[in-house]
Amino acid sequence: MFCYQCQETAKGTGCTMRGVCGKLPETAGLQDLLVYVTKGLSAVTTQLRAEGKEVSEQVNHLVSLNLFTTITNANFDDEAITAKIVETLTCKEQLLKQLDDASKLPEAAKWNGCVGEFAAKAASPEVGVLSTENEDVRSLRELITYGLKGLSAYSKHANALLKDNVEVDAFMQKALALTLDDSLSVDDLVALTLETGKYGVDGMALLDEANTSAYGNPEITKVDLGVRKNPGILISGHDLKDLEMLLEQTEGTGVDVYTHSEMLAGQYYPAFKKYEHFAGNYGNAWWKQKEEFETFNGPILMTTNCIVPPADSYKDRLFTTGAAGYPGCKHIDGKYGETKDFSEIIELAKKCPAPTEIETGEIVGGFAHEQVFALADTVVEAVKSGAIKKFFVMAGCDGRMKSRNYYTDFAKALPKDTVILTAGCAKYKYNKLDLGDIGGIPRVLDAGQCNDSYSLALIALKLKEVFGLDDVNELPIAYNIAWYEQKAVIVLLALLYLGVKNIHLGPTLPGFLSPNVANVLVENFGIAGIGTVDDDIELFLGK
Ligand code: FSO
Ligand code: SF4
Repeated sequence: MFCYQCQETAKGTGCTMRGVCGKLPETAGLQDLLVYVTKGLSAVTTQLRAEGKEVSEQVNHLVSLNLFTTITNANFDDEAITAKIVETLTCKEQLLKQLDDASKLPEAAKWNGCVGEFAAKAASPEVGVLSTENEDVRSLRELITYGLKGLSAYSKHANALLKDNVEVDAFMQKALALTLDDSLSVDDLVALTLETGKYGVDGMALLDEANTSAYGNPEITKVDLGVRKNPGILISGHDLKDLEMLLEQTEGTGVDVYTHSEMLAGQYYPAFKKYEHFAGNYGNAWWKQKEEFETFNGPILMTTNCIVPPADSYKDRLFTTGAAGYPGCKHIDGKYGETKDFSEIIELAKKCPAPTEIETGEIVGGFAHEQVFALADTVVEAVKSGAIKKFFVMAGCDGRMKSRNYYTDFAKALPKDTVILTAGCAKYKYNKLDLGDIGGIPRVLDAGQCNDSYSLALIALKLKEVFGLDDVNELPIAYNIAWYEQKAVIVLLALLYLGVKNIHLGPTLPGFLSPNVANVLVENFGIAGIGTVDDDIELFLGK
């Protein structure tokens, strides 16, 4: 196996024996093959469009769900991944029959095989990251592919709310196909990388519209960190439609629903507040789940990544849905637009003890674009009066590495006249610190999930307008972003597309950036890593 798609990749260069995430070589091979056949299918759909033929929504959804399945910590289930490869090959064979001209299709679009051949094909030189020999081309192809994986996750959540953007889907498939095209130069691939960022913005806008039209605009919300006396179900991941269905089905059952990790953002939406059995948030970022799922005592529903391979003690309480999967854990399926049946989880919950309390108190969040715009006058006044000197966008992911304590220390070390804008699970490094407020504005403003980084971009653009600036980089905003998996890659590409410069990325730069590609990012966009807290504070504040 060879995988270097996430920040925790072994030695910063690549997992080769077994994933640091727990992914086994067989699973890694099947995921590589799923990406390969999805690229093949995408070459066929792109050619179909070029011939003026339609590609169905179902095929678009298949491509997104396939990519999402291969995101770090989403799906460890060989059977589920194998089934997706079979489905993709079957779909591709059917579409091939509709083509007038199949002469320019890449090998990946032509290959077909049965389940017994998958392992050998996955191990063949044409499949997987190392199939591209030139390290700069490989780096850019993977950067684009990982960005598209992130974009696919956001598309999938919008699709579950019956929102589609066919242009985003068409681009995703075209770009996937282009990663197989040897005629593209390094410059072409750099341009395609930025174009991916453009569609990243569109994908996040689509999801934002889907979420807010279904559930209202996030609003300032105090979230309880403690527990209640009833048995509970813990819902994790990012899919708000799953949260809605679970809340509906648990109403009146005596079972409470708690959010975990990125699902915390569900607490901020008006539509969910009517449920009295919607309890608080239990636990922290994804990587602490082994201890926290143990003490939760009741069933856990993983709607997406990030799954940590579960301990036997709670494995029978862990359920997956959507793109998520783990061997031996029950998967609950459901088509978009149909109601999933969570009754088995609810029945199990009724037999479980209530959660054990691990924290008390509350946190405040819900600072997505509309809520911040509503406070715009206060915020602008605070900036003009000098009460707020600078904003720090600290969105992104959390992870297990000790080096990530940098972000806690950085948040603590920031002067009291600064405000942190956050989104994603990175916030768990500082959202429970008492960092105070500035004239009633909390010093940590949480917009929501990693895709809600879109909100942070809108807030920056709004401030640019209010202050009459020409360039978003003239604002008193610094970017110190933590990344872990591929959704952070699309967020980064989206920010680059929007013209944001000098983003600091940590705790380490991606292992998939070749030295030359890293240089392009440094020279054109001022991308940098992180240093020590003191040096970085000095750098950002120019003291
Ligand atoms: Fe975190 Fe996991 Fe949102 Fe990621 S829970 S690490 S970037 O999946 O998606 O921030
Ligand atoms: Fe390694 Fe990350 Fe790939 Fe898992 S997802 S195998 S930890 S690089």
